[in-house]
Amino acid sequence: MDFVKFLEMKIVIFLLLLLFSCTNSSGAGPDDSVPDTPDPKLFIGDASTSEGNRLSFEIRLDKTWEEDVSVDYEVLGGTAEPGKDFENIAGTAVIQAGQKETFITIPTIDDDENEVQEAVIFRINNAINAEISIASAVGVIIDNDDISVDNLEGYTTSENHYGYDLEWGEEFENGLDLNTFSLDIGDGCPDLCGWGNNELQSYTDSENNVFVKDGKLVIRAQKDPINGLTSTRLITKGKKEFTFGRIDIRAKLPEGQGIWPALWMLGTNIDEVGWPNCGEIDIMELVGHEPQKVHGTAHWGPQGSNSTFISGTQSFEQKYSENFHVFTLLWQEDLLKWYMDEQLFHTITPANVTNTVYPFNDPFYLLFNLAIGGNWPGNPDDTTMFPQEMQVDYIRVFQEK
Ligand SMILES: [Ca+2]
Ligand SMILES: [Ca+2]
Ligand SMILES: [Ca+2]
Ligand SMILES: [Ca+2]
Repeated sequence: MDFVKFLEMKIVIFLLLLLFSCTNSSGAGPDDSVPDTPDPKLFIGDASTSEGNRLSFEIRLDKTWEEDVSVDYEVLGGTAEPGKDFENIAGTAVIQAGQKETFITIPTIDDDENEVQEAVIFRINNAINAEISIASAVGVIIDNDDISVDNLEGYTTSENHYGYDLEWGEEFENGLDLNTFSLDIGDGCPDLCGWGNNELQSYTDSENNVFVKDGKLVIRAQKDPINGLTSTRLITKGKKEFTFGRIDIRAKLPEGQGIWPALWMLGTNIDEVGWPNCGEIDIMELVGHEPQKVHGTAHWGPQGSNSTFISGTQSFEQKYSENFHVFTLLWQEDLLKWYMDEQLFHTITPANVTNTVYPFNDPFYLLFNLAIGGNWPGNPDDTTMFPQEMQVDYIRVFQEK
């Protein structure tokens, strides 16, 4: 065999080997060489509307498809009640061949009842010609009713709310429960003299300053020649701590220069991370020289110049000392909403918290106190009448089922 023939033979063997290996590596059969185009994916979007209008849920595909896509839908009560807050209809949605989306609209019901924000759950299942990627969405219903306060009874909220369980409640029918509340005593010294705000009062556990009467907790600010300025501060630290829910506190507030009642919360990790890193949620504060205005505030961020707070206020035609009102915090993951008599007046989300971690998705405890003097209200003067009382009729903490 001459060299040229040897070379030709090697080339032929090489080509044969190449052909063989290509045929072999192409797999088991012709079906696999042209993979199936996967079905389109289905998504649904959240919706929001004011009471009486329709919630419009978008059902969309990630691409157009050559066949009709259909999917069953249903709408369930979350914290909104079927038949009362919305019409709980179900059916089948169809996205026509060549189209990318359709909308299902759910009527909400316009009642006369004053309510906080409520939500429905919109769900899809049993898709044909598509694969479900997002199966459930939330529809938020915003109330449109005004406050009506009974001038004799004040405002009150329902003992139960659809979609929630009562996690714990205190109606103050049986005295002050020390399994729930502890008392902070003194003037805050030496660690936090004046309780961090140059307040003047000394907190006591005396029956002159704190007692339960006629189903109400009373915290009374006193001024007398022997004890000076005294009041009370109750906390639930280590006893009642919780994360998320609807918190209703019904209270009647004091008034006058230098009087500062507060219903508020602190993060349970305060001893590890300090204030305001732990987060502070002021459900209600009032400074007594502005007796027709309440404030809701969140504080966060590292101590010092980078600490941050944002407040909202709710004014009322009467003084808050004239009647009972209900202060509600709607607290969800990444959402805080403040209501006075179920009227929204303040909202905080992580979008507000830009300089540090968002501390409001962790457990908190409650504080009720009535301060006298301090940086914010200033000190009492000759116009301030003592004693002054904050009365709390109930606190109810509800959590979503
Ligand atoms: Ca409702
Ligand atoms: Ca209405
Ligand atoms: Ca309503
Ligand atoms: Ca009560």
